[in-house]
Amino acid sequence: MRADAALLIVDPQNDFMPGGALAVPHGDEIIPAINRLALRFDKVILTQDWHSPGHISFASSHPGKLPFSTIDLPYGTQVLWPDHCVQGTRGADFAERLSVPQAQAVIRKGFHAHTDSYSAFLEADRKTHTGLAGLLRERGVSTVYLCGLALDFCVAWSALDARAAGFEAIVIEDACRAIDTNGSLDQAQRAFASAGVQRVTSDVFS
Ligand code: VGL
Ligand code: ZN
Repeated sequence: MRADAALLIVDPQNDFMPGGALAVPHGDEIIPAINRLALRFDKVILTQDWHSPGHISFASSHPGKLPFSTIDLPYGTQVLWPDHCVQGTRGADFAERLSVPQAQAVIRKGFHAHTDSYSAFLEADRKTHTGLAGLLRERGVSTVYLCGLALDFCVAWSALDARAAGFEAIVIEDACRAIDTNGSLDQAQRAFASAGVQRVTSDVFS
């Protein structure tokens, strides 16, 4: 791929694989496709969900609350999740079959105890930047292709924030899988349309 394009591989981690703490249905199926896709790009960046123990996004941190329910936090509504991607655990490691040794950076996110971050660019407080926009700009990137997990959460928020930061954003849909809870997938697809996030399939690379 041209030097002004980057592939952002979102959260390809054990806890999002079948059997993981927050398994995304069929999440493992996309790993071979991601490995192949990554060979087409000069610039490959990974994201890694990386929560502190007892993170505010965990249902277990809110007595009486169940996973997949919501609470209101100072920054807005937060979906509560099973404990997942805890810093330094095997669940937070990249999936075993992921093979992208050429990746040039790993952006960790969600490490602030009181703030979640689905987006690779901007935390859920919508104020705290991860530094990814600056990194991409300084490396001459203007177009961000996205793949990974989950399409309706971390991929979606990252794609929308890429657009908001002035990048072209293109989601490679067959190299993503969704959680699809409470209409989240429909909502993401509507948001892509209104924000100008493009959707392609990986055959455009073959
Ligand atoms: C994600 C929910 C919670 C994701 C991360 O990677 O899409 N979803 N943490
Ligand atoms: Zn998370």
